Amino acid sequence: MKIYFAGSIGGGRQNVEIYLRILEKLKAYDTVLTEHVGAKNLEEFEKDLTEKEIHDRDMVWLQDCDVVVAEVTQPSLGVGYEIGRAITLNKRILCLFRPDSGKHLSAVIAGVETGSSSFVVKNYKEEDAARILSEFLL
Ligand code: 6IA
Repeated sequence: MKIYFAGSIGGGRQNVEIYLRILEKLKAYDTVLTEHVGAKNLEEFEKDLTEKEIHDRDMVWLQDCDVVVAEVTQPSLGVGYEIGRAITLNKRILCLFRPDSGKHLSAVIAGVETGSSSFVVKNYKEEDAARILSEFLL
């Protein structure tokens, strides 16, 4: 199983520690294509890539993945874009949102209705993350 993890980068990095802990859990299941989303030194990591190269590489990974897990608490244009593209690609998608952040989840994400279990939005607390991931991934 290939997992595409999405989390805010340009939208703000204040949840990077949470992304890291989710990534650790995801890696215990199988291959994570986008570990860099949890990298604290992302600028160094990707400094030789153009924006087009980043976009095109991410879209290849998105097509290649089996499931998308998106941490959507910190609003991010890129994460919203990835979710929209992933829906079109018929990927299974889990969106994780922490209500105790005081943020509001966009209605166009909270309101997605696919009529199947392939698109799941979960309000969560960090202590529930392991259980929610296992319910979605196993
Ligand atoms: O709009 P955002 O930047 O918050 O969008 C974040 C999402 O877009 C993530 O889930 C990533 O998959 C993707 N993304 C955005 N920027 C990058 C990036 N480098 N590298 C890989 N994926 C990205 C940004 C480079 C910059 C820090 C110098």
